[in-house]
Amino acid sequence: MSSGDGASSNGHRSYVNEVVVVGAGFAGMYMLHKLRGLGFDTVVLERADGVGGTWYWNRYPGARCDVESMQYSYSFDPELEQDWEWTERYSSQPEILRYANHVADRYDLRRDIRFETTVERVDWDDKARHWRLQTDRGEYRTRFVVMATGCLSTANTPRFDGIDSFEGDTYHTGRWPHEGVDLAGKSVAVIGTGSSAVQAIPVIAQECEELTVFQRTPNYSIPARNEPLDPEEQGQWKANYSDLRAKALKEMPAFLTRLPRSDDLAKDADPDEFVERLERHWEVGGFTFYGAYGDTALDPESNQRIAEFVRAKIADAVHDPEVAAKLTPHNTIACKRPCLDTSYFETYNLPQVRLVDVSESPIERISPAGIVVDGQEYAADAIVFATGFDAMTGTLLRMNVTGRGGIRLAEHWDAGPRTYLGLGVAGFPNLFTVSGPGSPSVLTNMIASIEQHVNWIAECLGHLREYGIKTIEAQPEAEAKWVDHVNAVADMTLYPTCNSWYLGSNIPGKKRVFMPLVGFPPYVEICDAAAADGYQGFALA
Ligand code: N01
Repeated sequence: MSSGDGASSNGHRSYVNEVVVVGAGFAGMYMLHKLRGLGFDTVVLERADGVGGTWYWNRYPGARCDVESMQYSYSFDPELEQDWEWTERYSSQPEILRYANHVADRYDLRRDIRFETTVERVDWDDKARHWRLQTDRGEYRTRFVVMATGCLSTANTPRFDGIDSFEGDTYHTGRWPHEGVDLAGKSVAVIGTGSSAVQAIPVIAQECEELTVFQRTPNYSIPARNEPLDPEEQGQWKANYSDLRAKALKEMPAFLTRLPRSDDLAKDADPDEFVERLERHWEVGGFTFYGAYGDTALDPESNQRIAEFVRAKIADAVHDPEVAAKLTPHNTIACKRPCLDTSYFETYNLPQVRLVDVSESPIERISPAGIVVDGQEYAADAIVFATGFDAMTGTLLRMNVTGRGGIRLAEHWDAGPRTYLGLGVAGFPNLFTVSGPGSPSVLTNMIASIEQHVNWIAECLGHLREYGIKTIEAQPEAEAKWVDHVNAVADMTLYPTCNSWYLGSNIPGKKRVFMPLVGFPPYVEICDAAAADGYQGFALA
């Protein structure tokens, strides 16, 4: 298929490309760079007016990455790795977005990205053996589609009664206005206490006059201990980058912690040694804390021992025992995505901050002047919805994808997402998902997972071209076995024991299925073995 364009019957332009990538976040940008290098005629469609994906949209106060800067970056070009200077232990959103823009400029990516282009339909044409993508800027026809649409890219705003009657301003953390928001002198309500809220609340509390947080489920959070990045540390990383990256890829979440992860069992630990070890990990902060013992996510007794340690830290941090009690979680620790914070719990000691527990009496409605719970109105000038995302499947399903014989993706995924390797879907030939459901994705350093998927897809497309293969499609049996495998692995852990977006349980009506696969290194082995075996589990024609 060669590149070209013309006018379609509805007056819109019509374009022909070999590969269409949807999304210009970290996945889409690298996919374009990689495919261009292999000589594929590729175009990227992006609904935003800039690159960066999640880092383009999530501009809320305090937004930063929970994976440390030296690891949350591309590894594909050693020169890029050496040239870019990170300034903090964890990069802030503006710095990551600057990095994304630098990458786009450095590799001249923008010329093949169609910004402000929203994909509305994606249909497989069985006869022509190509995809047709309808966008608000015309139609694209292409042999291959790569969905690089991100795992957390469809914001979820619950339809609270009266939401449209609110007379103040409303914001979602995942759609924060680019020009920024002046909250000075305002009475602000934040709904939600997930990772975004845990980062935003301490910053918003300093800016506004009065802050009321509406909490449905209290969350565990570990101090991030962010600080300026020591130039010596940065230098050491840069001197050993390839070794350190390779080491990271051998870890289950594909990143290194500051203290080595231990396989020791928390339930067997001597009480003094246990506290001493957890204190050490707590002081280092961040995800390092969770590496103290090997069975945190596996054994309920060990998990509760560790949870109790964190609960005691919350009690120490929060002065008012009633508030501390409300902020204290009792569910499985690290079952929901773990939060990292800077002074989150301490923020509730400030006189201008109050906490409203909505676990038993849910938010009744939103009134013109504020939020009503249990008959009481909490006045607000602005509401911040920190209510998360329709994760992993929301964006894909909203694109109205239909495959072979007109089958809708929504129908195929009626009982939860079904993929083979998180890369392909039976009935949807020549369509790849980067960090799709059924792959480790959100349980890992996302950039490491993205690079692994992009490299695998690029190699696969090269193979198809070399052997003159026109279509590749996940086989139904391989897909069924993979779904069972993803569930079986999840069932060996404590992840399914609470409600989380990993399970889709934050979205009313969404099937409760654990969507990501636990464990990066074994997954990579399986993907590599499938490729080496002639793309086992895929039908090639
Ligand atoms: O969203 P969430 P998030 N009434 O779904 C509450 C990534 N991330 O944007 O727990 C009242 O975690 C909901 O309550 P509950 C990271 O992977 C990364 O914070 O469902 N409350 C919860 O408290 C993260 O996990 C980073 O009971 C309602 C909150 O809203 C993911 O993004 C930073 C409600 C939603 O929490 C999502 O995090 C930030 C209702 N009707 C985020 N509906 C970095 O690494 C929902 N809630 C930088």
